Amino acid sequence: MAPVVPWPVAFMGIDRPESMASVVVWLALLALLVLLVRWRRRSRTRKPPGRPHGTTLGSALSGVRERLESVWSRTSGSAAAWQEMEEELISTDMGVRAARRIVEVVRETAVAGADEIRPVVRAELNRILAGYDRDLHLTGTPSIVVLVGVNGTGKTTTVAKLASRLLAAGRQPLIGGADTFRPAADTQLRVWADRLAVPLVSGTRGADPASVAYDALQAARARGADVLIVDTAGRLHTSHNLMEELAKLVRVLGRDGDRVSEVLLVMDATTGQSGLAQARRFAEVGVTGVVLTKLDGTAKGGVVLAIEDELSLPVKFVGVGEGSGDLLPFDGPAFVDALLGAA
Ligand SMILES: Nc1nc2c(ncn2[C@@H]2O[C@H](COP(=O)(O)OP(=O)(O)OP(=O)(O)O)[C@@H](O)[C@H]2O)c(=O)[nH]1
Ligand SMILES: [Mg+2]
Repeated sequence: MAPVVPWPVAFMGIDRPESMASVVVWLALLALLVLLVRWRRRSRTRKPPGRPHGTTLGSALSGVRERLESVWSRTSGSAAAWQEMEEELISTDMGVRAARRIVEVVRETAVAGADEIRPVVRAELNRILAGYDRDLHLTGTPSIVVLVGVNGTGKTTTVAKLASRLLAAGRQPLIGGADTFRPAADTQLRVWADRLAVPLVSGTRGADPASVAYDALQAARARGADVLIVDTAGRLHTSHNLMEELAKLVRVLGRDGDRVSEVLLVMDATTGQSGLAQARRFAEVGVTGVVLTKLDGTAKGGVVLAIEDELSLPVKFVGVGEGSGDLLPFDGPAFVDALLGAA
């Protein structure tokens, strides 16, 4: 009598000694299944983790919105009241020019009370913020984006946030770690790169940042990455040598006919007006736009208006938290709505 074979064994065709081929096929199928599950898990973690703190522009700017609201409701039309309004507006870091313009327009239109003032101010703020090209331009293969700024503004975190956005858009970024000055810079960047599963090419401490950036560009090309994001060391805008070092880095990246598509100046919103002096100096190395970080940590935020009104530099992104998802493309009307409350 033939031995009883359990049905799964019979189904797989491995009940006979000569059926080793079936065993191999089934093992291969199993391995394929395991690979598929791992790939699905990995692609899930590669997606940006959303905004872990749930911070929106509206909640980031709630402090300054409340402040402005109290300004509108206190306006009485007296000279002292106009003066007070101007001072309050300046204290949001929007700059003297923008503040004076707003007071003037409110005076001229002879509106009174928060409900009448708000639309007039809204129109003026939208005028100040209109007409800027806020797109992140990614030209060339690979496209090159360099982040610059003074110490501690959030450059490295913004590199990770940008990488996360690009991954979500189906791009393949590679990070170049050209901060060879700060001891922990490489470790910090590696943690982000590992978390996002993005390749990183960084230099040893003390290495020439321009050479490291160039190596990263070669690696990006070799690995088929389509965007190279370069992190640089924080530097004082007043240091001629450090600014020269930056200009050299940008120059070297363009050595083989490549063009750096974006040089983004990362500014800390909590430092307010002092950021403007920095920006003027950084603009000389060809800054194409601003990333304004830590908007979630300030009751001001009006500095966006000063940057655009006084420096004519577009704010392209704002940082609203420390997570990789806490980077929002800057949108003028949405910003004005967050400042004044939706229309
Ligand atoms: N709340 C808040 N914190 C931020 C934001 N962006 C960065 N940070 C924090 O700011 C601190 C400095 O950030 P980094 O990215 O290390 O700044 P950096 O410009 O690279 O610093 P250096 O390389 O030393 O010049 C870190 O604690 C970040 O988590 C933001 O948008 N909001
Ligand atoms: Mg850094």
